[in-house]
Amino acid sequence: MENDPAHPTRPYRFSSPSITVRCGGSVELTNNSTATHTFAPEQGGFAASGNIAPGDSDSVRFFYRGAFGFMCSLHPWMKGTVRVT
Ligand SMILES: [Cu+2]
Repeated sequence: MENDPAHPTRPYRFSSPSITVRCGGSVELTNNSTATHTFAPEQGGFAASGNIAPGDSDSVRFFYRGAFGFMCSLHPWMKGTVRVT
């Protein structure tokens, strides 16, 4: 997650909005922004992270193959897609 100074009313974004990961693998999440964020499924497919504070990291593991939308539950415009192969 990172700050997005180009959009003052939507000031955060996922640095990598398109992710591919092997089934059983995990994605490392690092919050390089100035706000707390989460990494949560839009409609299922994996379990959400908890809150990730600025400067903190977390990881999410994927157990189901498919393409799943993800978002930040605190800033719903922060979105992306993870492809689990
Ligand atoms: Cu957020």
